[in-house]
Amino acid sequence: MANVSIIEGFQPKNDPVLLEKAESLKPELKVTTLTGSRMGEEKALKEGDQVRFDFGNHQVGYVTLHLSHQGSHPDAPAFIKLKFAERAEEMDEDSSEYEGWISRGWIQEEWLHIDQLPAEVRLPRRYAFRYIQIDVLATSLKYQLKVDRVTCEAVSAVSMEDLSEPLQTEDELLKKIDQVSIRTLMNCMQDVFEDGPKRDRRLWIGDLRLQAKANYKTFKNYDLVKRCLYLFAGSRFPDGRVSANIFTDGEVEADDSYLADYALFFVPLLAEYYAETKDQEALDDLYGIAMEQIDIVMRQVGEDGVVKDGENGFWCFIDGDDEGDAEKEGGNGFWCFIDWNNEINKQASFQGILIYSLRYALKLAQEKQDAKRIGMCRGAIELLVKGAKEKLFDKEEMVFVSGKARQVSTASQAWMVLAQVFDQETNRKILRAIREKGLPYHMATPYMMHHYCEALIQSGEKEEAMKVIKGYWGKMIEMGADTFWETFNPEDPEESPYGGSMVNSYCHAWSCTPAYLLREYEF
Ligand code: RAM
Repeated sequence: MANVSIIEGFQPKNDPVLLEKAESLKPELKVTTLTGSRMGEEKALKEGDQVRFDFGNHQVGYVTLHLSHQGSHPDAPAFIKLKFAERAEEMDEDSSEYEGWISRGWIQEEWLHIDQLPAEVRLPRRYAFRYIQIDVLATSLKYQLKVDRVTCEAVSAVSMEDLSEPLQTEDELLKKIDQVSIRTLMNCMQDVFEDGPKRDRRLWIGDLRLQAKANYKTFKNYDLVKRCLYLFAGSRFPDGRVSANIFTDGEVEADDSYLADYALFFVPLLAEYYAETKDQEALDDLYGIAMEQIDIVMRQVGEDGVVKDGENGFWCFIDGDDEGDAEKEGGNGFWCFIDWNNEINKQASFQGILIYSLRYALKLAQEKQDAKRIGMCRGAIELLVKGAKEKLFDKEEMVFVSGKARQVSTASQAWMVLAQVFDQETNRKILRAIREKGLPYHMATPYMMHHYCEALIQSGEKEEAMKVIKGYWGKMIEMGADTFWETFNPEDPEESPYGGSMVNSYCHAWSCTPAYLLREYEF
C-alpha cells in the first residue's frame, strides 16, 4: 500500500530571512579517508569473477576505485557492476526481484564502463554501506581487471572526538547498544539530520525530534538542530503548516506531504532546543510558527474534546473495522504517521500526541510570558484530557480504544501515557494491561518502540524498559547490525513497509535513541 501525498501545483511558501539563517548554520562536513579490506584472495579478474570489500563498520561517503590490469593492453572497456550493502546479506540479493511501491532508484548499485586502465574512478554518488561488491561483467580475451584498492571518503557533520562522555556502564551489551546508536546518529548527521543516509537522505521532522534528543546527550551539535528548525520554518505549506519533510539539495523546498503528528512535533522540538540552549533568537523567531501548528490541529477538535475527522479530506481516520478500509484512498491516509504498522488505528495515538505537544506549547508560552496563550493551552489540555478519559478509555479493561471499531493497540497506550492523561499509578496499570494482552498491533519501527520505552520509564517501569532495550535493539546487534534499522519486527525480520526489504534503510536515525534513554534515565 502506497503512502504518498501528491498535491498538484504545490508551491511551498518560503521565507528568505529564515532560510538565510538556516544557510548560515550549514556545517562543514568532516572527512575521513578509509581503505576497504579485501574479502578473499587478491587476483586479476576476468569476466564472471567477483570481489568484495569490507570497510569494517557502516560508512557514509564517496568511493574511489583504484583499478589496473594484467595481460595485454586493454583492447575493450572493462564493464563492472557495483553493489553497496549496509548488511552482508544484501550482497546476495537480486534487485530485479524487487516489486515494492517505493522507488527502486534507492537500491545502491551501479553499472560502469571503464574505458582506460589504470584508472582512479571516483563515483559521484554518496553511498551508505559497509560492504562493496564488484562483479566483472566483461573484460576481453586479452586482459584481466585488477582492483588494487577501494577507498572511501567518509563524511559526517561530527566525529567521534566530538562525543561528550562515554556511557557509564559495565554491561557489555548496553555498551554495544550505545556504540551502535551513536554510530547510527553520526552517520545520519550530514548537512541536515537525515532520516537515513541510504534512504530518504533528507530531513523528516519525526526523525529529527529523536535525533535531537540523542544529540543533546552525545555530540551536542546545537547548530545543526537550529538549522533544521529554521529549514522547517522557512519552507512551509502556503497556509502555514509545517511540512513532514524538506528537500535541501539545491533550492530548499518543503515536500507536499503534511503529517499532523509530525507538524505538532515542531513544538516539543523547539521547546527542547530552547531548554538546552536558551537561544532567545530562535525562540523569538519560531514561537509563532510553533503555536500556529497547534491552532491548525485544534480546529479539528470537537466539543467533546476528541479529535474528529477533518473536512475536505484534510485527514481521515482508519476505522480498522472494515476490511480493505486502509486501502481506500484517504482511508488509512498518510495524514499522521505513528508507525509503519498501518493496521494501527491512529486516532487515540494522535489525541495523545496533541496533548503531549500542548504541554510543551504551555512551557513555551510561559517562557514568553504570553498570558493569552497560557490560558489557551491550559484550556485545550483540560478539554482533550477530559475527552480522552470519557470517550477513548475503557474503564473495565483499563486501556484506551481508538477509532469507531474501538481498536486496542500498544501505540495508543504509549502515547496516552506520554500525554499524562492519567497519573503515574494508573499509567502503570494501563501498560500492564496491554502487556497482559500480548502488546497487540506490533510496533514495526524502533521509532514507535522508543515511545513505548519512554512510556514505560515514565510510568515507573524501568526494568521493563530495560528488557525492551536489550531485547529489541539487542536483537538487531545479535543479527549483525553495525547501525540500527529503520524497521524491525523480531518475528519477521524481512518485514518492510515498502513491499520489499531491499529498499529498507539499515542506518536509520530514529533508531538511535538508546543513546538518549540510557543517559537520560538512571537505570
Ligand atoms: C520514511 C522516512 C522517515 C519517516 C517517514 C514517515 O519514508 O524514512 O524516516 O519519518 O517515512
